[in-house]
Amino acid sequence: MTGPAVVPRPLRLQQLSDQPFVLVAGIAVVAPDSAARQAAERLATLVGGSVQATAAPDAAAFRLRLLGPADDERYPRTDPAGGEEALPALPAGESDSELPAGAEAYRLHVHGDGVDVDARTPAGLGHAVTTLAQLLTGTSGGARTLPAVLVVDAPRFTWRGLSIDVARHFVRVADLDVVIDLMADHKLNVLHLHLTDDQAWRIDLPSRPELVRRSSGASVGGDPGGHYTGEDYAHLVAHAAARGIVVVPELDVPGHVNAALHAYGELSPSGRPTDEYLGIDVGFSRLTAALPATDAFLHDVFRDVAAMTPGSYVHIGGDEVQGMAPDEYAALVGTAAAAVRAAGKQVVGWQEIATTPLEPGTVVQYWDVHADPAPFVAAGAAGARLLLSPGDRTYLDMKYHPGYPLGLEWAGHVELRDSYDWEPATLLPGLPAEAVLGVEAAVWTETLRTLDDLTTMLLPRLAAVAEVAWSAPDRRDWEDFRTRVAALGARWDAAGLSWYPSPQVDWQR
Ligand code: TNX
Repeated sequence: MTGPAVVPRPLRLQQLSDQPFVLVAGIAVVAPDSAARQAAERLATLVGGSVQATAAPDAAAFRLRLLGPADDERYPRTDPAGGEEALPALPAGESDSELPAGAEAYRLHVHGDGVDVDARTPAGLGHAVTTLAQLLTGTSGGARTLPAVLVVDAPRFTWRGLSIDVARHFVRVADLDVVIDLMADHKLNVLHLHLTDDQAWRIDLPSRPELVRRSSGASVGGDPGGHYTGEDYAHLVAHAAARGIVVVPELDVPGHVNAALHAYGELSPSGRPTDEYLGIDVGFSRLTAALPATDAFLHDVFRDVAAMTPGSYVHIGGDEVQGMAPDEYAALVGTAAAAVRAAGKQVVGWQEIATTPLEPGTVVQYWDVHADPAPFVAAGAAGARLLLSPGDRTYLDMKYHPGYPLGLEWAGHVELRDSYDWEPATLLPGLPAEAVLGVEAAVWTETLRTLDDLTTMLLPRLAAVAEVAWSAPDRRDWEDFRTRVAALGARWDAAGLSWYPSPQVDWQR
């Protein structure tokens, strides 16, 4: 293999010499800015160092600098006109060493005297630490080293997500923490939680206590259930935020609502609660626009979840409602979207909402590759933003191959290369490239009962989707990726994670 294996592949990674930087025990991790503290702590844990506010002169150290937004006068500019001091010992004539544009950009310079890390935001510093974790070689017994490199990096897309269905099978908080850490390892920045479905309602909302009281006790097939309290949810939001990840909650309406109809009979035309449903059919349940209770329900639940969510997006679902007249569907989607906007949040919905009138900026999440793409292309041209989750590429609940014990296969079989070898800008012909907001993997849990099941479906495909979302198109190459990803297997083993050893890769284990 040539050079260090960083996934997703950075914008630029330049080997500066053959002399690695050798770590010493207790090495200083210098972070003058308190906002850099979190990244510094993570780095210190990684390298066995100690966080300090100032550097002892001449001692080898990691030096973390927060340069602030490019337009912030408090911080040195990174463009030459801003007069930022030059980094030491850059290759002569190096012109591409500047910090790239964007809040998440970072620059990492490993040289004889230590490691300099620059970014504009804590999230950028966090990405640099993640890259350092992958560059670090050697065991804790022997000397640990970092190759002398210059990494200059920034993401292609601002939305790099993972959607997790915690409704079909409940995912415990501790297990979600593991998944969040995995996301950070792949520089993903959006955790989309599919919190409600026919089978269960997994988040306690103050205005509607019966939702979790009556509809969260089980999972598909009668497996154990559960729900998140307000405190649980706050913990998840904080755990994610500490890793630069924002939580986007989804309450799926106006279909996929049997759990709500089971908790509140007034939401059904009969006035009676529906039966609990623990199968895996879709499309059969629905809200009813003409019922007086429906509007109040939508306003209550979206107001509550928005109030618990510091991030700026709330997902209203909108998928797979069978047998509802288009007008009624549009009215219900419109009510949910209005409730989200009234709470000061931006609206995300599955691709079906593109058939309704949308406010500009609404995020439309593409998923079903069998559908006619015309409405999504039209929505994008009219000001909607497209989030790409094509089922045959990014649905990580699809089986790897026929007969694979876990997962479904309605969108096909998705091997590692399928998740890797596709191009977001040309996926939907006719869609303006600027309309693509980002890429999101999704894992539905009809057949996934444990954390091991979940990570076996995520790994290694999550690494592939993450690189599609992060790396510039001219930096992406399957042969190159399969060589780099081979090194990650040993890390997953060391972390005790279950994963699928795809035969498409010569794993180093
Ligand atoms: C489609 S993706 C669904 C989910 C299922 C999933 C299984 C989407 C918006 N709806 O309800 O869980 O397929 O792969």
